Formats: sequence, C-alpha cells, structure tokens
Amino acid sequence: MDRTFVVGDVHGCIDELRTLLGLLAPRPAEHLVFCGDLVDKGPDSAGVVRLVRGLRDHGQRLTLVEGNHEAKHARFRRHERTRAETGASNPVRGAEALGAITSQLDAADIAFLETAVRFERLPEHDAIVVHGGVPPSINYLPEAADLPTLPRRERERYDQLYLVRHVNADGRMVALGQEGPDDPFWTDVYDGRFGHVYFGHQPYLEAEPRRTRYATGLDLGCCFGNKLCAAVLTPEGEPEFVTVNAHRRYARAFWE
Ligand SMILES: [Mn+2]
Repeated sequence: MDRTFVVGDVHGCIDELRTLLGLLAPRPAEHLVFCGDLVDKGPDSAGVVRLVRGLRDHGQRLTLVEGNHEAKHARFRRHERTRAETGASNPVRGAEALGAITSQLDAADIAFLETAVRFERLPEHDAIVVHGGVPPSINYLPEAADLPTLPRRERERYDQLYLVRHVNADGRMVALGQEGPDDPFWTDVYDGRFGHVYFGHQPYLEAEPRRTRYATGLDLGCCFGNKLCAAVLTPEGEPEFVTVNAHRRYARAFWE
C-alpha cells in the first residue's frame, strides 16, 4: 500500500530531518511532499537542500512546495543576477544570511529549489498541500505548472498561498502583524473547496499537529525547539502523524 508523506517546515534542522526520514522510511514510489521552508533559521539549510535533492536524485518520488523562505531565496538570486550588472546592493531583507546559504549551494541544489511548486494536489486523498494556506478570496486554482505563465497581477494573487495567516472580512490576506481582533485565521473560514489542506508556515509549538475540519497545520516549530512533524496519508483510514523532538532551540520566533 503506497503512502503519501507531508513534512512540515524543516528550516535547516538536518539532524531532526534525518531522524524523521528514518522513521518514515519512504519507498521510492511513495510520494514525499515537503510543505516548504526547507531553509533559513536552523543550523544547516544547505545541508537540508542537498539531502532532499539527493533523495530525489536517487529516485524518490518527491515534491517541494514553495514556502515563503524558498520564495525569498528566489528573489535574492534574481537580484544577485541583476546586481552583477548594476553593482547595487541586494535589497532583499537578510541578504547577508541568504548569501551565506546560497554560497553553499551548487547549481543542482539551486535547480532543485527552482522546481518548487506553489501547491500540490493529492486527489487520491481529496487534499492539497500548500505552505501557508488558502484565503477565501482564492476560489480557483489553475494547474500548478501553468502558474508561471499567468499575467503578473493574476500570478501574484497566488503568493497568498505561501504567505497567508489571517484574512479580513473580504476574504483577503492580512499582512503579518497587521491583523485586527476580528480578522480570523484562514483555517477558521476555509470551506474545504479544494479538499483538506495540509500546510506549514504557522508554527504551532504543540505536541500534535493543529487539526480543523478541513485543514491540518504541520509546522510544529522544530527550529524553535519543539518538533518536526510529518503526516502519513494512506488511501484508507485516518492520517497518522510522526514527530521528532528538536535537539535544541535554533532560532527565536518572530513574535519574540
Ligand atoms: Mn516557516
């Protein structure tokens, strides 16, 4: 019986990822999906990219869903390319740390990061995987492969899929830190239109993933010293969850 694995935010926590992969022991034909944010915050972002790319190079069926941190690295790389011509400094926030990680990646690692998709449909589980979530204002999802071909304005709407936390009364994403007391978290208003959503992005420093009727939050804040978590989906039955305790706390959370 083939299983599908969905792994929460790794954020450079390579030791915990190795332990988790050992527990999951995916067969090559089983689908291993990372819900984004492989990189930043933790101790070895480049090592995590190399490890995950290596799995795929060795035949593992594997999908990387784009997190806001992969998106930030992609922005950084784009600016680096134009910077070579203009000599301007790289405007992406945290450019120094991004540069340090980028310098440890080879061309194949970067090519792997650029295969990241905005979301992954899991029709056999009536589910999708996104990094952040699905705001009510998004009522249609194109084929993930078609996203890059959309006009810019249309395309940028789907940036919400890796960014969203709270939404406003119009169903649109509210920027981090701008949410008011009446702006719900997106899972509280998501109606299941795309099936069950497995997501990361929002660190729940809890023992178990955060489950609502139509969504499951898999980021248990490993880089903040809590846990790395994966969902194990099978064609029948309820999902199971595998967690690995963080060896230590590697980063301070954005709310501290
Ligand atoms: Mn994250």
